[in-house]
Amino acid sequence: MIKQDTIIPLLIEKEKKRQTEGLELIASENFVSAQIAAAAGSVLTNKYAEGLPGKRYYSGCHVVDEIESLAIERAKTLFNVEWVNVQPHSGSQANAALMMAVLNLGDKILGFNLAHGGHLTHGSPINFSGKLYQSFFYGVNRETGYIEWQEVAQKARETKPAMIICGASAYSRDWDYPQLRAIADEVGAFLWADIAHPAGLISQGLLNNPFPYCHFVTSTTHKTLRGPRGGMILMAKDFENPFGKTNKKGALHHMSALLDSAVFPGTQGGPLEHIIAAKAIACYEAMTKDYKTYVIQVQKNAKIMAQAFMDKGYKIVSDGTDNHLLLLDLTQKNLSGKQAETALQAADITTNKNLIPFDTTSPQVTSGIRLGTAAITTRGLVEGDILLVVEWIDRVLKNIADDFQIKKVKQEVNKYMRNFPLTTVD
Ligand code: DSN
Repeated sequence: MIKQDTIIPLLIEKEKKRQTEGLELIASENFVSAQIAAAAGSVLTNKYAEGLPGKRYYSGCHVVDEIESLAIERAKTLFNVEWVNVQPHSGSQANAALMMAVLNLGDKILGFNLAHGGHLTHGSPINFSGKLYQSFFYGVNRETGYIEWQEVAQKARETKPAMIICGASAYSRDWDYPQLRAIADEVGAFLWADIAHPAGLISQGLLNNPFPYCHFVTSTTHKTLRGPRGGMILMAKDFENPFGKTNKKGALHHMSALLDSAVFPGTQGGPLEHIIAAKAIACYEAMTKDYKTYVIQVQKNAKIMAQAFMDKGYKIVSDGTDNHLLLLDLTQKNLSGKQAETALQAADITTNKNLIPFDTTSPQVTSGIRLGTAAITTRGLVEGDILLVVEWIDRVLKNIADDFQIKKVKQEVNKYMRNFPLTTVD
């Protein structure tokens, strides 16, 4: 008989309490439904299924074949695309596989500057993407906080990249995909959108649609999409690879074949079928009216939050938001992102310190904090609650050295949030 671990279950309970009583404002987090949590914690974790549905390297895969096929079909329907691979274990894994399929080592890539809101896997020198490929970056305009497509075009003409990457982890504005495609075509580059953050909003038509313009799209499934932690790769239209790679019969491989094999065996082993089942449920949920209502509220809440901060004299990068997140610039408040994050955490308000464009501090200190509304909207917070959230944050930041005031905010936050149950729990 296996001895019961008494420690981890207690720690899970402790984490559940933290999630229930706190305010979750990390822009990349969310709360899954009970059915998604159940699938992610199901017996499917026991199964090895290297390969793809119908083409596995193990037997006993007939059930997981049905599950993975359904996940693929649902993701295709949700985003209205021709091809999806649902196996990447994370967004970074999806990105690694995509780059392996499309680029040669040392190829040039042009992405959005990490220090302006981009992502590590878009060419950062401390990530595989900047070590294996030669990376160049575009950024935002110092005055407006917006990316200028002219600058992207100029950088693309100067560097002649093999791939242009659009997408971010801390940019609150939308992307002009037709412009980016025109730039990519002009310099002979592929265009790749990483929609990890705004995927849910894009799926409901609340932001510009990258699919008709981008050769490749990658995403995570756990941010605004509100599924389990994981990634996927999508193509609106499959196409013959331009690298001359052929199969045994001499026919050109389609990109889908190159991408599939870059995921497995290229960069991963066995797929996580329990997570793939949870992704299938997330796509099913994302096709319901309730989900549409939810993402509309996420976007509304972010706009209200940005305006409420500006009304209180805070600077928001780009003076607002189009999506689910905003970047609070604390330079004029004489506070670092680290100080703000720590004080807010003491009040059970969870955020992350974040570089702001042209920041003069380090990523460990930063001059900003990033706030997102995906998770608190799942908890059920609407317009009036958001004003209260801004009030709490303002009180903490104004009383950063006053433990008594911060403790008072914490008590108010805990009491308030107990009224909004976690969806994960039945
Ligand atoms: N770490 C994620 C985020 O917080 O945006 C991106 O990978």
